[in-house]
Amino acid sequence: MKRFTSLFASALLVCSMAVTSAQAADKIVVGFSQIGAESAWRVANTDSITSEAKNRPNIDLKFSDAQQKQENQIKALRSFISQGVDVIAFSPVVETGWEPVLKEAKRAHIPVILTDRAVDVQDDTLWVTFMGSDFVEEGRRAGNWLLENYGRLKAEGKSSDVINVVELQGTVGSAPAIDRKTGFEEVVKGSPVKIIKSQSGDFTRAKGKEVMEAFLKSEGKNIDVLYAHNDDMALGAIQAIEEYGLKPGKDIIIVSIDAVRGAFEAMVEGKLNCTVECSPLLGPQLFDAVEALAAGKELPKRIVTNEDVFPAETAAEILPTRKY
Ligand code: GZL
Repeated sequence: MKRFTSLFASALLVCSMAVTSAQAADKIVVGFSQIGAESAWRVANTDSITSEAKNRPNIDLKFSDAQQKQENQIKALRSFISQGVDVIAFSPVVETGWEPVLKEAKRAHIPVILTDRAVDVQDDTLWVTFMGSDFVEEGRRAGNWLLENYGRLKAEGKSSDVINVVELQGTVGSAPAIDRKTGFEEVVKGSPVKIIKSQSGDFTRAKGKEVMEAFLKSEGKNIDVLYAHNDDMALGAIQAIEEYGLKPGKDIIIVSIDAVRGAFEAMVEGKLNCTVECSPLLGPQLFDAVEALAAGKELPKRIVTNEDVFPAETAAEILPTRKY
C-alpha cells in the first residue's frame, strides 16, 4: 500500500492522515520494533501485538525483535522507513538516542506510535502518541502498599524504626526503571523506609537472582524488604533468598511490579507479598490507534492503561482470571 499522505500535526499534538479510497482497500503496513523477550511481561506483550494483528485482516505487521539492543531497534526502524511502511510503532528500550532515526521517519512522512515506554526527545512531534502505563504511579503504588502493610507483615524480631529496603532496578536508562524509582522514592520520603542498596537486574530473572545474591552477601539479615521493578527479577531474587536460608515473603517482604502469572503463583505460595499491575496487553489499543490514523482521525498524545494492585491475600482468587 502506498504510504499515507500525512500532514504532521501542529503543536495541538494530533496527526491526521488523508487516505484515498483506493488506498483504504489495501492493507495498512505496520513496522513494529520490539525490545526483546527479557521477561514474561515482554513475551505477553509480543503475544498481544502479534495475535491482535492476525485478528485484523486490514493489518500487515512487520515484527522485529531487538534482543534488548538499541542499535538493533534503530536498524529496524531504518529498515521500516526504507520499506515505506505506513506506520512505525515501537517500545524504546531506553529513553534517549532516538532523535536521528525519528527525524528520518518524519522526513519520510511515516507516523510513529510509542508503545509501553516513552522516549526523551526535544521535539515531541517526532511521535504521534505514547500508549502505556504510568510508571511513576506504579512506583508510588508499590511504596504506598509497603508503608500501609509493613507493620503487620514484618518478621519476628524486626523493629520498624527503620525499614531497610534493597531495590532491584530495571534496565538502566529505561523509562520504567527511572520512573518506578522516582515514584517509590516520592512516597517513602520522610518515612522509616531507607533504600540501603539499589542496582539494576535488567528486568531479567537470572540477573535479579545474581544481584540479590550480592545484596544478601553484603547485607544479609539486615534486609527487611525487596522492591523489584518487575516480577521476573523478584522471582529470581526469591530463589536467591531461599538458597541463602531465609524465607521470602516472611523474613524479607517483597513487593514488585507487572502482575504476571508467576507473581500470583509465588503469592499463593507465600513467597511474594504484593505485585502492582502493569498491563502488557497493548495489542488491541495499538491497532485501534493505527486504524484511527488511517481513517484520518485525531489521536491523543497520551493513552494511559488502567491498572490495579494485587496483594497476596487476593492471589488465589485472582490467579485463574489472569490473561498473562
Ligand atoms: C513495563 C515494561 C517492562 C516490564 C518488564 O511497561 O517496559 O519491561 O515491567 C519488561 O517486565 O521487561
